[in-house]
Amino acid sequence: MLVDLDYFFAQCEELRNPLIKDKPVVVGMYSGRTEDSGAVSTANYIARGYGVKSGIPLFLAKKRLEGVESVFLPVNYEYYETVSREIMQIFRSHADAFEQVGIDEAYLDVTQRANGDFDAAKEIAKRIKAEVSNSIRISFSAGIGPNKLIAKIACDVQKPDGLTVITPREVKNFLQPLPVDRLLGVGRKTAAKMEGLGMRTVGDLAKFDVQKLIAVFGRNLGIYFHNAANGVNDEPVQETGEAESISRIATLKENTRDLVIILDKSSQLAADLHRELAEKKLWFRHVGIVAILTNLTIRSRSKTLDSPSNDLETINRVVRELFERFLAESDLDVRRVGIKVASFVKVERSQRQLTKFFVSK
Ligand code: TTP
Ligand code: MG
Repeated sequence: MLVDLDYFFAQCEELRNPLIKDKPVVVGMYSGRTEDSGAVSTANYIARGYGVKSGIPLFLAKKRLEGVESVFLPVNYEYYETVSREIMQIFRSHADAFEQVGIDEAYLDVTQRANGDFDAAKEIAKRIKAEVSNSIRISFSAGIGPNKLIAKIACDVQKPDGLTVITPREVKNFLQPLPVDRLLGVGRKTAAKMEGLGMRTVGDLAKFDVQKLIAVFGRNLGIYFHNAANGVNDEPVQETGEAESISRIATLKENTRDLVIILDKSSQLAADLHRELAEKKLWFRHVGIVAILTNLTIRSRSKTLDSPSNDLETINRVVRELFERFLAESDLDVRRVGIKVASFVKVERSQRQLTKFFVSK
């Protein structure tokens, strides 16, 4: 079973202020450059009716809601995390194995407690829905299937407050008509490539010669696509720890207290670190520095951002600020410098999940 909390950040906002429930609610990541710069994190379903959705610029959201009484709020991660933690505890208590994927989504293996029976699994989902609704007052959608891949796609069938069950017998008919990009890991580029080869639906992909797929996409991806299109997926539900921080460290050419030299090195580190962030599509909320001094003591400083960021400029700005402050407080030379970003926010988790999938295979 895959469970995904409905319009999560916006639903959390409605939870603590029910008066906004009947209006469009938009939760945004404000970049702080100008009043309206930034992107929509998520929006409630009323706002979605006006074409407001995750990822669009805030000014565009404002434009689409022009003349409509609506509510715009900045993301408040700490609060969403506390709500999420409580709900995840409930989910966990109903599963044989439990795997949280990001702040609002989790896989529950219920095979044993449902005795392998899909009707029983559906009853379990209903019980969890009732419990979460009564104790936390949050709704979610659930997909149930013979494996994680099907459960995930099933969950998207009906939202919000959906419950979709796909039994093994239904898998083929369920998958066949879907566009290829509904499979985890098929993005716009891959979909275009597949279309060029005459594959538009998952059914087309399922029938496509696997050797040809491998020739085009490489062995790992080719086999993955072939299996996925045929509903085959044997990834277990397992507790996984995600990376909590990413860091880089380097030794300076000379021991120094010169800010220019330190920033020169740290900006190289930042550029390299930022490449990894971009690849993993991670946004961060903490930036930190480490200084190893000539007497080998380790000093660190860090800062929490007002809102999540994904840009190199922000890293460099905060790193500079932290080193300036640090140098003002310490009089020893610095030998090695390190930088760190942490408290990640997912943006495009599907791509990340796929990466994880290949790494774990
Ligand atoms: P989703 O589950 O993708 O979206 P959702 O819960 O808002 O809506 P749905 O009812 O379709 O499940 O993401 C969970 C949260 O992650 C979302 O509430 C806000 C955040 N998020 C972003 O900050 N940026 C994004 O681009 C996306 C997709 C989500
Ligand atoms: Mg959600």
